[in-house]
This record gives sequence, C-alpha cells and structure tokens, in this order.
Amino acid sequence: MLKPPIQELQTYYKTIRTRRMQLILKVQATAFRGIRDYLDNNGFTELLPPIIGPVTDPGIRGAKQVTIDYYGKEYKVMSSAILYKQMAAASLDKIYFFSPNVRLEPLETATTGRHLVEFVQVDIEEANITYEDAMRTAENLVAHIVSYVVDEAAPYLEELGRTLRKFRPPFKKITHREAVELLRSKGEKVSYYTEIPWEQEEKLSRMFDEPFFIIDYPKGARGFYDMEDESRPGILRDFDMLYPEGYGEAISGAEREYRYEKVIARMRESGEDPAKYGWYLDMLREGIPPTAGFGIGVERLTRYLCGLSAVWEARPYPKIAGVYSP
Ligand code: ASN
Repeated sequence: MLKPPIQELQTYYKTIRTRRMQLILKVQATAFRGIRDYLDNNGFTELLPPIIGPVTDPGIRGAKQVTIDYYGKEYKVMSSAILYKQMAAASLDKIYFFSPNVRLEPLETATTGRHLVEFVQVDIEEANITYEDAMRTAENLVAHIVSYVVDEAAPYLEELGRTLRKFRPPFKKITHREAVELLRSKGEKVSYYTEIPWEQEEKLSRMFDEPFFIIDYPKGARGFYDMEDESRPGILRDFDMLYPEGYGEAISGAEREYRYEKVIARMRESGEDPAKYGWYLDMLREGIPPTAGFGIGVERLTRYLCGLSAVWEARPYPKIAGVYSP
C-alpha cells in the first residue's frame, strides 16, 4: 500500500525537472508513437476528441461527473467519449481518439496508486465487429506497443531499471465467473454479480505473467451501452484486459447495444433518465451499425511500461482525489 500522497503531491509538479520524470515522459511519448503506428497502419482514422457535451458516460464506477455552465445549460466534461464513438464508427468504420477524461473519484482513491481525476484514454471503436474481434485488436495493439517501446525506448527503460518483455497474442481469457471463483479459492470475498474491486483485481493480476482478459461481466457491473448476450441473460458481451505483475486493469471494452428500444430499457434498468440523452437516442433511432471497441488508459499503460509504483508518476501535473495541485 502506498503512503498517503497528499503532502508530496501538492508539489509533485516539480518532479518534471528530475531525470526520472524525463525518462518516464520519453517512454510515454514512445508509447504514443507505437499506438499511432499500429492504429494508422491498420485502417483506423484518428479524430479529435470531444471534451464537453450535454451528457457523458455514466458508467464510471463510483466517480462523479463534472458539470459546467454552458451558456445557461448544464454541460458535462467528458468522463469518457463512449457515446460519440459509436456515431464516429458509424461514419468512418474504424476510429480512435486520444480522449482526455475527468472523473471526480472518491477520496479513498488518493492512495490506490491507480486512480487519477484527470487522465487520457485512447478510445477505439470499429463498426460491424464482435467483441471477440475487438479483443483481437486490443491484444495486437498492446503487443505492438510493448514491442515498439522495447525496441525504441531501450536506453530509457534500462536507466529506469525496468525489464520489459514482448508478448505474443492471443492472450488468455477467463470469464468474470472464473475470475471470481479463482479469487474465492484464495479466500477473497468477491461477488458474482458486481465489478471486481480494484484490490482483488490487483491480486488477480499478480497471478499472471502475461496480459490476460476477463470477459463476460454481469449486467450490474457496467454501463447501459455494453451489449447483453441474448442467449445468456444477465451476461454482457464485454471485457477487461489486465496487465500482469499486479499492475491491474489495462483496457475496458465491449460490443455495444445499438438498438434504440433496448438502450432505452437498459437506461431505465440502470437508473438513467433517457430524456437526458436526446442526441444519442436520436442517433440510435435513425439507425447505426453494430460496433465494438475499447479504451486504454495511457497513464496506466505508462505505469506498466516503466514499472512505476503509482499512476501519478506518469503525469507531470497529476490530479488526485482531494489534492489541490497545479
Ligand atoms: N472506453 C470504455 C469503452 O470503450 C468506456 C469507459 O471508459 N467507461 O468501453
């Protein structure tokens, strides 16, 4: 467990001038090149990310959205750009953006070493694919990034003391149910019906030495946009990818529910008011193709690549729950 970082983090921005932060930022910039190298060479189009809008992703696991006054109307700062991704993939087929997200995380997350209030995820979406296809993209992307960074950033990794190994897909897949059974067999109290808490996710991640997927989360665990499997009610066609060695979640993704009536029903079930989602529901009513995709958090990626103890080491000006810092 990390020390409470509050005191230290108020002045953490000064570390940008240290050698260690220089090395981390060099590795991170190399990873960005690796991400674009893979996606641009595989038919994806990079788009500018939306930053504010009338609604944003409600599936943010206990964090709060940020509201701003937009000429007298309430707007949200993107907690994720999920709602826009489906529309963009309906037009350009294979898209991605480097999407800045803000989530007011609970105060307890200040010491997890894995939560930031302000972070960036590379959000990826493809039309007319299944979640199995999306997982193939995800594992190929991660394998490419690691290989690219190992080749292109070797001196930086060495100076950081990080040994990074290349991986060859496919990555192992376990269901959410199997993950819960595995954790229960080690004495952990985890539920079959909810998200796996981050502490247990970290323990699970220590049991593996390669990235791996957890698939088929229960309906209660995720947003209304993850598709429910029609032949297995209550089970979603979605996935997380976890890094090994205790680094925990790398990626979250899913096949999306795109049918108007079903989305309305899922919104109601999850306590969302469909009236707030005007433009999104209009888009679905007019009809879009099925899509699937995922998001990969770049600070957690950097943490893994560099072997850092906390995610705030991957940001020169980190924002942590409850910490007033520049
Ligand atoms: N980016 C995630 C996805 O594509 C959604 C999220 O961040 N909540 O499923």
